This record gives sequence, structure tokens and C-alpha cells, in this order.
Amino acid sequence: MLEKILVIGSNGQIGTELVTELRKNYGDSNVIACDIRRPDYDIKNAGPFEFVNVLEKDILNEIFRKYKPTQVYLLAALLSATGEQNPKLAWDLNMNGLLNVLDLAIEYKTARIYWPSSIAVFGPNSPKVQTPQYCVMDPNTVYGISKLAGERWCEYYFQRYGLDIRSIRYPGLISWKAAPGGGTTDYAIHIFHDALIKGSYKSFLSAETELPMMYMDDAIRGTIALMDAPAEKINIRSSYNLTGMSFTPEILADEIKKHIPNFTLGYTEFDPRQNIANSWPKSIDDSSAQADWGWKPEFDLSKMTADMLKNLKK
Ligand code: AKB
Repeated sequence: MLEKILVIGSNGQIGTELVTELRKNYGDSNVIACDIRRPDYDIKNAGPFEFVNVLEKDILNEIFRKYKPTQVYLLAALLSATGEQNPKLAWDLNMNGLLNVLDLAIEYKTARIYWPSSIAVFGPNSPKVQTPQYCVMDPNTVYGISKLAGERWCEYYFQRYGLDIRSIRYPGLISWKAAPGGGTTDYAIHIFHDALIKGSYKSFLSAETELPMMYMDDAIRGTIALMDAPAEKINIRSSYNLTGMSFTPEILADEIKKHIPNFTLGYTEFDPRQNIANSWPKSIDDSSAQADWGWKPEFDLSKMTADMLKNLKK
């Protein structure tokens, strides 16, 4: 079957890399990048681009009518830190954007939908270590609340309408191609830039704050693997736990020092993102993803650090 793929939120940290990879697999003209901002990267030259605000359902409807997509990746969202600055907007975008896409997917018989969830669905009373797929979930950020509600909607649309929707609970994503977009885990990207430019970094999270993380190459590979898996292998229609590694700012700094021996790590005064990080898991049990569709990360802390520094130096 000829695939037509919409990537909504194509200019963000994930979208930038996902569009490139999907275009390699399906052909440039079959992957339509959509965003509210003009693309900065190769995306605009390589294939089609549409200005779309996921909250403007009429315009979104026109895009569905024009392309009749077989797959949609909905990446447009406000993340944890920016969400706390504008909770109502975060709820509106994260929730109504999803419902708009789900409804249009039913109307236009879109075969498969991808929607990202996050470790932010867990909260202060969730188990912190090797957090299981199913446990207490009491998120206390608007981002986490919207992602947990979104997961429930995804499962509901699957059960009620048979919509083939697939999802991953991303940990912090580390990448060098596009800037991160207002998350709590962003320190793990800023630290690399500052290490190379200034030789030092001030972390807004404390030395011992351990969080689950993943290198973008693994995240893109995992996302496409989940979308390519046969439907009968997908036993979880809310969202799959997934992880690559876990570390603290101190452990990451020690790894960076292996490449930049004079690098020093300091800490800022208390930052509200610390409270968000404190409510999240330290590590994730992703055995369901491993068993159902063969998930296996390729990047650990040392391989990721070496690759980040090599690419950012360029
Ligand atoms: C964030 O920090 O908000 C995101 C996430 C973990 O979903 N990176």
C-alpha cells in the first residue's frame, strides 16, 4: 500500500528527525511535514510542508481531505516546564489537539496513528525504581495530567472505534539536531552545549536527581518499529513504557569529563523544575515493549555521550 504520512509538529525536537527518517523509508513526497512555524531544516526543501495549527479543526480537516493520510504522527504539545507556565493552553493543545486528530482519523479512515505520551504520566506515589507499566499514576503537572488523560482517550478510541493508535511513554530525549522544547529533562542537552562552548555548566536539577533518558536515534528507531509492528503484537493501547538509560547530572558530568577533562558542573539556585523531576520515576521497566514488539535500546550513557560530543563539535 502506498503510504501518505502526516507529521504534525514536524519542527520540534522529535519531528525534525522523524520526518527525515520517514522520508528515507517512504519517499520525500509521501511524508507531509506540518507545523505552526516555518521549518528551519532540510525539511522544507526535501518534501511537502503545510502550516497547521492542530487546534484549528477546519484547516486540519482540509489537510486530511487533501492528503488522505494512511498514517499520522501527532507530536504537537506543550511539555512539562512550559506547560506549568500556561496550564490552560497546555491542556487545550495537548487534549483538544489529540481529540481533533482522533476524530478526523476516524472520518478519513486513517489506518494508523502515533501519539507520544511521557514518563510524566507517573507521579509522587508511583514506584520510583523500575516503574512498571501498570501502577499508581497520580501526575501533578498539567503536562502529565494531559498525557494520562490522552492515554485513556487513545485506548477508548481503539476499543470503541477500532482506531489503530500506538503510543510510547518517552523518557527525557537527548539529541543534537534540534533544540528541546521546554522540558524538565532539557538539562541533559544543555550540558553538552555548555561543556563544549564554556567548559562548565550550571544544572537546574540537583546532583542526585536520577531520571530515565533515551538517545534520539533510539527514540526514532523505537517509534518507527512500534508503528511497523503487526497490529496483533500491540497489546497495550494506552502507551508503552520505554527507556534507554538512567543517570543523574553528576553521573552525566563524570561521563563528559572522560572527553573534556576540565569540564566542571555547578548548580543553580532552586528551580521549580526540581519539583517536577522529584515526582517522576528514576528508572523504567519496559519489559512489555521488549516482549511485544522487540524493543532494545542501542545507546547507553557512554555511547550516547561520545556521539553527542562528536556531532555537536561539528
Ligand atoms: C519533559 O521533560 O517534559 C519531557 C518529557 C520527559 O516528556 N522531556
